[in-house]
Amino acid sequence: MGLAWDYKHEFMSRDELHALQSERLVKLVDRVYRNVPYYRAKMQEKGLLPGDIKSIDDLDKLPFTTKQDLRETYPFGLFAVSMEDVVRTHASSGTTGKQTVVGYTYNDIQLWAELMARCLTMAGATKKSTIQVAYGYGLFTGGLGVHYGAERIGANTVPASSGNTLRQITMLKDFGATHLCCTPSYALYIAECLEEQGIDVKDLPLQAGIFGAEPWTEQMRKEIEARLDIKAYDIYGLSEIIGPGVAMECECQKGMHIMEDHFVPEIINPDTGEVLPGNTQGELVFTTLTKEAFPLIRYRTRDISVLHYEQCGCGRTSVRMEKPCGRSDDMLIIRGVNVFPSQIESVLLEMSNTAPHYLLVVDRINNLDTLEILVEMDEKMFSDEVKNVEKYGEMIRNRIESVLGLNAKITLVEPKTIQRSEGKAKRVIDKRKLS
Ligand code: DLL
Repeated sequence: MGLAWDYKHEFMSRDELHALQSERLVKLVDRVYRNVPYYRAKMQEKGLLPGDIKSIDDLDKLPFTTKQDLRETYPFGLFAVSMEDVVRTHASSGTTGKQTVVGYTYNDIQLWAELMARCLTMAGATKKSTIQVAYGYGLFTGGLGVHYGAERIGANTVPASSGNTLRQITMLKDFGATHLCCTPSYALYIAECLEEQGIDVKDLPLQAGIFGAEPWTEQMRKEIEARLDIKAYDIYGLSEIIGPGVAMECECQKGMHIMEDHFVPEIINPDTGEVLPGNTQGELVFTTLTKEAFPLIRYRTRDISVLHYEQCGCGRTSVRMEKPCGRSDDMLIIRGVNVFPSQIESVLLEMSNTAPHYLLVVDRINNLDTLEILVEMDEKMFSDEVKNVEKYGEMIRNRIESVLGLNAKITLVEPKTIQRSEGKAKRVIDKRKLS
């Protein structure tokens, strides 16, 4: 058994967990029925009374909550407490429409800190660690969410926020961070800047990174681990559920442990809403059992993942979710082929000579979808003869075609010409949506 923050809850038997979840769900349903008119109406529409929910096995009787419900109740309509009891508001901008506004009571903030303390401990952090938090601070939940967890474990917390990369590097060196928290794309950018500054990462005390907030592949993990000489952990969360700290990888790195004593996951068929068994891909749905200000029942995340219920080598009993390969609304449909940007990333990073920086440009020309993939060459490839570069572009094209069945135009671009990201990377320009 490795290091853990909350042995009691992280290692409780599945039977104990079932009992705890059931008790909490019954209370939750009663609370939202009384305090949130929107939920009361939704339950009444289904002919449901709080007493109909007797255990966690009744979860699938409850209605789903969608992003559309959040829009309709913007900004505070789903809050289950009086505004006097709300001590913090965060929001996520999303790609379309209104912001999603989420609120926290004092107890919610304490819970969040506890869960983040679990996560950071899973990545080997202790009170002796120095944790540089390079997620953005502000309405985005990344910065403050990680910050409170880092303080909870008693680590020296450096609230760097994102951006100003040269200053990040000075802080890494001078304050001696052992743990770096940021998006994986920003971690890569930091690695690149360290190389440019001629700093040998082996001279830094950095041991691990806690990277999330956007999809990233196993290939990207290897790249970051090699370039920063650290172990890179995946962390998952979303503002609606609490922020970072919904799920986190342990040292086995075989999926992320969901904090199931507080958030109950389900996988559903996104088209029919049918609940699917473990080991099956589908849309991730969460019910928050204990959150006070902004509880959510069966919230459809639109993230595509798989749940694994077999026990993990670390001894934790909680279910693990696979790295989400993307969101259902990020899935590109190009001439009928469904593809997630992360699948293209996997293919690109399996090839040598390309840097892990790419941009997908989708368009519709003469009623036909087109996909152009801009990929950066590494310095070695860039200095090679033109005919070799052309050959290499052709190799990538063939590989994308054979693995994904997609015909794409490959444009190899000079090193360092694709814009770097300090937060969530923008990997797709879909011109079809612009016109
Ligand atoms: O991104 C919270 C967070 C902050 C998570 C810091 C981890 C670290 P939102 O801005 O609301 O919240 O975006 C949530 O980001 O529904 C996923 O689509 C995506 N996402 C988050 N973590 C991961 C991950 C924060 N590890 C949305 N892998 C989610 C893939 C992720 N996608």
